[in-house]
Amino acid sequence: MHELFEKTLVLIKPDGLQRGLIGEIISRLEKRGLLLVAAKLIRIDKNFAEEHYKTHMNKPFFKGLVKYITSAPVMAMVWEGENSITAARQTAGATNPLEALPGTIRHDLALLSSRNLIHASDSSDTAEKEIALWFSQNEILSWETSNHLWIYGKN
Ligand code: 3AN
Repeated sequence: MHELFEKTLVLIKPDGLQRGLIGEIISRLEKRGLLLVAAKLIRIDKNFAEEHYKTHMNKPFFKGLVKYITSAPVMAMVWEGENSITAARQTAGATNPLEALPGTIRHDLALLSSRNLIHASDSSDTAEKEIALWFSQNEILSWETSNHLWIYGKN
């Protein structure tokens, strides 16, 4: 509906599903005012995980990261909204939960960078690539809620 609005890829990682935090995490993004436009539960394989995290290929935590993300299903989603990339990352909080601000998902619900519950695209370039990797175009819906102007009304 609002093609000009930014879209961002958000993943609830295996720890989020194992700990029963899907509802809690989705609820925080919904309450922020972002709009869910695509969602699926998916178990990814090693190749797919390596593609998703290829920018981290040379990091010491890469192998463990791939093992973690492939260890159980993840909830993949596309969220839409004005500045949704910045907003979703702000709601997620800093990579290291001990550095994340109170009120963020990672601060409130996690302790370690290696089990930080959520992934959110870090730039518009990344978001575009990640959304294309995880979703086909026909899985992404165009819709809006009736309270749209109560979130986006400008005075
Ligand atoms: P973010 O997800 O906050 O954008 P990135 O892109 O720096 O963080 O790292 C990607 C993922 O790699 C993180 N979400 C986390 O799961 C993992 N990671 C990052 N730093 C570490 C670390 N020091 N030790 C273990 N895992 C890490």
